Amino acid sequence: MTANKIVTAWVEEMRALTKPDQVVWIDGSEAQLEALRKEAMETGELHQLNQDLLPGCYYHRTAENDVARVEDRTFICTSKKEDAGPTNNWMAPAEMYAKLRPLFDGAMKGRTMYVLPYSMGPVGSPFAKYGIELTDSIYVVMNMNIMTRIGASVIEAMGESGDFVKGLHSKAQIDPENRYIVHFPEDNTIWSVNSGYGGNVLLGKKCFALRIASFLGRKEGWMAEHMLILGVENPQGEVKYVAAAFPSACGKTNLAMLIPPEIYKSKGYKVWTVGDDIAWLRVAEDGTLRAINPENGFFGVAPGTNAKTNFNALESTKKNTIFTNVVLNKENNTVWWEGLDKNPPENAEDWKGRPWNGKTSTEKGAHPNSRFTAPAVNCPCISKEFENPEGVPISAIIFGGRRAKTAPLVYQSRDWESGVFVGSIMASETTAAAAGAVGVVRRDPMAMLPFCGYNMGDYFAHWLEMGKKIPHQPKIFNVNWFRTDDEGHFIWPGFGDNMRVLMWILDRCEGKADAVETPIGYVPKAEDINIEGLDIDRETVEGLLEVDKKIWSEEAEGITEFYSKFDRLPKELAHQLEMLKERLK
Ligand code: GTP
Ligand code: SPV
Ligand code: MN
Repeated sequence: MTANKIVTAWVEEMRALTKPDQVVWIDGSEAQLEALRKEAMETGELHQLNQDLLPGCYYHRTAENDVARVEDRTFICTSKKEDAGPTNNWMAPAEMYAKLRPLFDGAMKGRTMYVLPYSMGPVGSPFAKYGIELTDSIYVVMNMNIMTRIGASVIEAMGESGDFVKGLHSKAQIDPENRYIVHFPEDNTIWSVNSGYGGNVLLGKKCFALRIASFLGRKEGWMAEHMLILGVENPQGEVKYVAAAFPSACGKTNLAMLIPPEIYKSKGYKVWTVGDDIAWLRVAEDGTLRAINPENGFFGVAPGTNAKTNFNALESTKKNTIFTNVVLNKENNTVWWEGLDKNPPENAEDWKGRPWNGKTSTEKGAHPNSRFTAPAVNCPCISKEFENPEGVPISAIIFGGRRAKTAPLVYQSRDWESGVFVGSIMASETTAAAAGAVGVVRRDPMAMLPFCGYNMGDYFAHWLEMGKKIPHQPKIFNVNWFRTDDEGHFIWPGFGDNMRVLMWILDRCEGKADAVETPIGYVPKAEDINIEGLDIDRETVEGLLEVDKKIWSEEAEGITEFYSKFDRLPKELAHQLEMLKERLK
């Protein structure tokens, strides 16, 4: 399929290592994809769902031990340990290659190796970057077809160039003891073995578009971030864009597709989705920071998605979608998950494939990290700028996480530098998106802790450096939809009503809203958060905006401890922390 000698030599080298029975190049044609779906249905890798109700939709289960990203088995292999930094697992590249080669040796015997060329970003965009993933999984090919742009057009755009990310993936034996997700940023290479789950194996996503891309971004002067991108259109038809970084399973897909509450909808406000997980940002000629979404689909959390919480996401899953680890409804061959509706199927199979009755079972039917893979074109509110090769200008950057008490509903940083500080001190309760304990508070700077492909101290410095290069800097905010009351219930209604907070944020960007200064930054006056039509009162909003000096003094200690891990912490951030402590006295 290509005359590119660098590509063919590398494919040959990997073929010799993994020893598949055959090698198939994916050209992206519908005929080829359809033949692969048929093959996957025969082996049970994919199950075809009811084609009248869910046309083009398929169902897949992963192994029970393989349902989330594995952060303790994810490595950044730079030649020097310091370049991976204190927050990444590291091993010397030669040592890691030597460790992994035996795991890949003959791993594809009896299988087919698919050669999958893909583009992150619209093919030909100045933002776009290309990759090739070699994989022995049809499920991976089908997911990458939804999540990225694949096939012959990418090979053509690559031409003779050796500038592409070399991805090698084998399911091997799905052996959790030998599962490794490894990045060699200096070689533009990713090796992933013994997993078949999303973020571990769809190498365009977290591995390339965040870990490798963040490394490239630092070298080349741009940024790769774990951010959604959305546009808010006002009644005059002007659209302002924001980018928001929340940790995994903390509300990016939901915010990206929100439906404005009636008070805004009736006035003509609209929200448009550009991306729900990843943003690549560059300083544009006009002095703005512009963002593209390098992906082409949504790999979204299924549980909790319903017509009320996220109508647009649900609509996106009605055709050409792959469902992973949800409930299979045997009654009508469709899917279900916790939080979809109050009518769970009685004749069903759970995510493990066991008979499951939603009316009587005490166990959950869908895995908490079960997912849908849906094409972006299906989304009713997809932005008309989605394919814009130049991206959209960002007015505000928003950080956020799950904090039961500490962080107020929203606050604004004083300036870019204090905004970088706000991002760097982010913390959030862990979720089912990664293997390990759930609900434990951990520091997750810029929601990038599991995704930064280099030393996080250098990453903070890169953020500070970028700020100096942006003539029209976005304003930086922090939000928290997850404050709870004494019974542990969320106080803020969240979801579509988060628009009420976005409106204050955009008004601040235009200098139209007031604020109150606190030790951590500026919070709204309670009356400036519109609560018309909600059943919470002004005092509740005041409570949500409260900054408790005692809790924040403890927080400052936690930050001090976290910062002490970094020997490359920029002095600006150490200074920001000192100033925070001063203001808390
Ligand atoms: P990744 O795909 O893992 O990066 O996750 P994400 O950040 O896109 O999270 P997503 O929007 O899928 O939300 C994850 C969970 O948080 C779902 O169960 C949602 O129902 C819940 N959630 C999202 N937004 C809100 C909110 O505003 N309030 C509350 N209480 N829950 C929310
Ligand atoms: C996340 O965990 O942040 C996800 C899902 O978006 S995964 O692709 O598995 O990384
Ligand atoms: Mn994510």
